[in-house]
Order: sequence, then structure tokens, then C-alpha cells
Amino acid sequence: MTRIVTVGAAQLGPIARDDTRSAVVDRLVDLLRQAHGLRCDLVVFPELALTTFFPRWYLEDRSEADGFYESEMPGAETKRLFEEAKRLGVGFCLGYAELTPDGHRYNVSLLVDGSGEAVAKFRKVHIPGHVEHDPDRPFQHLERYYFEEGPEGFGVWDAFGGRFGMAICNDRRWPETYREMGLQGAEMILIGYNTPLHYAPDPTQNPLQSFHNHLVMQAGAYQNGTWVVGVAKGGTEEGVESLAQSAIYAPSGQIVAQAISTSDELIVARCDLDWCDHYKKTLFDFDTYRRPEVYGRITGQKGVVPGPEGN
Ligand code: CDT
Repeated sequence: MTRIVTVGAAQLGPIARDDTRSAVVDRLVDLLRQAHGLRCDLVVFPELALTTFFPRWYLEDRSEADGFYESEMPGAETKRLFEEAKRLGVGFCLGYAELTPDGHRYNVSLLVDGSGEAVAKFRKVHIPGHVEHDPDRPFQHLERYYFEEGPEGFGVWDAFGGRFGMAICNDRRWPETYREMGLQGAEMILIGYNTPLHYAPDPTQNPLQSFHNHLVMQAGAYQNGTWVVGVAKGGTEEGVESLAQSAIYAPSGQIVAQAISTSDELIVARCDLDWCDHYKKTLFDFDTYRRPEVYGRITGQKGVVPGPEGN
């Protein structure tokens, strides 16, 4: 059998601090139209796709950052994107900063179907970086100051004729992310990211950013028999250079499409969701081969607890 979902990974180049929402939405609509021209069912935009990556700055009064958050979705400026999706019949997945009515702040992705209706919202689970301003860094990574940890964890939703999951940026580095969704039958996982090439806590990792990016998504796809769509905001944004290399990964772990630029660029793949079963029903037949009775530490403890020798 074949169940084809044609997916577009809509990489974005830099968004400046002063760029208006309206200018950014113009870019998203343009990519959505390109995707329609290439017969996409669904377009995936990056993490925090409506603004610059503002956690690179420390603002003593956090409410000064409110302008980077969305308090309604769709809102006045983003409505156009939903209307265009409906007109074209192309769904999308959009990352943005959410400010809830009761004052919570989350880094989220929203999945919208081809009728312009929201299917699901995912709140980022693994929040990287630091809480306190660190004057020794060339730029900050204050996600732990600007965002709370998503309380809901990882879900999957039936849409576009398949079973879809979402994760955001740092989530992609954790095997639990994919396995949680794999255990719910995910067939395609959508992941937006902003990854600076400079990693202040350990710059020896800087030249490995691309390797690690592919490593985690290829492994997550293969070990769970799922498609993975990884979409960057790349290029030099407000002086900070970020990884691009958006890519679409098959359930085999192979890369089937990859961006070649560091700017706005759409890459497309026709993904057969039934291909997932080649892995889900053989090597990674969870029902037959998994041993949850010996995996207790994975949910039972957070950090390392040295075990007694031999265990
Ligand atoms: N946005 C995001 O999660 N970025 C992190 C950067 C490394 S942690 C400072 C990432 O995992 O790519």
C-alpha cells in the first residue's frame, strides 16, 4: 500500500528584531504558495517562526518581551496565513511564543489542517539554556528565563491521512522524545529549530553542530520507524550564526531532501507513510522485542545514580 503525504520543509533565513509580524507573515505566505505549486499537503515552519530568536537577549523586565509572544492564534497579523492555507488547501505547522490568558509563557508549535483549522498544539518539553543573565557569553540562550516547560509531554494526532507528532528544537536531541511518540504510533514527526553554531558551555561542539543535528533526527526516525521533518531558522540573525540544513528523514534514517541555502527555502518530499511499517513491523517491532521491565530507570530517575557494580 502507499499513503503519500507530500510535505514541505519551509526553512527561514534570519528575522531581524525590528521586522514586523506582517513582513514575516508575507514570507510565510510566499512559502505556503510555493508549497501549493509543488503539490504539498503540509508545510512545516521553524521554531519561533514569527520573530527573531529573542532568548538571545536579557530583558530585566520580562514583560518588555511581551511583543515577541502571541496572546491569540490566529491573531490580527497571522489570520492571513490561516486564510491562505484554507484557500489553497495546504496545512501547516507553525512555531511561535505563546502567552496564555493566565500569564504562562510557552514555546509552541501549532498544527493546522488544509481547511485552516487547528488540529493540535504542542508545548516544548525540553527547555535548554539558562535562567540567569550570563555576561560572559557573546550572546544569551535564556530560554529557561522566557519559557516554562511544556506540561503535557508528547502526543500524536491523526491528520493528513496519518499519525503526526511534534517536537521543538532541543527536544530533538533526546531519544525519549521520539520513543514517546513512537509508542503512540507516530508516522511523521515535525520539528522546528534555532541552533546557534556557537555553543558557549563547550565550544568544542561548534564544528559538530551539523553532524549532531543529522545524527539525532536520523536515529530518531530509524529507531521508531517514522518520518522526521527538521526545519531550521538559519543564517546570521542579529549577529548570531545559526545552523540551516533543514532536512526530511525517511523511516530508514536516510535523508531524502536537504536545504542548500541559509535563507528562505522550501524543500519537498513525497513521503509514503506505509513505509514506516518496514521498520515498525521488523527490527523495531516494539511489541515483540522491547523490554520495558528492564527500562525502569528511564522514567524512575532524572539524573545519574551510580548503580551497584554488575547492574
Ligand atoms: N532553540 C533551541 O532549543 N536551541 C538549542 C541550542 C542549544 S542549547 C543552548 C538546540 O538544542 O539546538
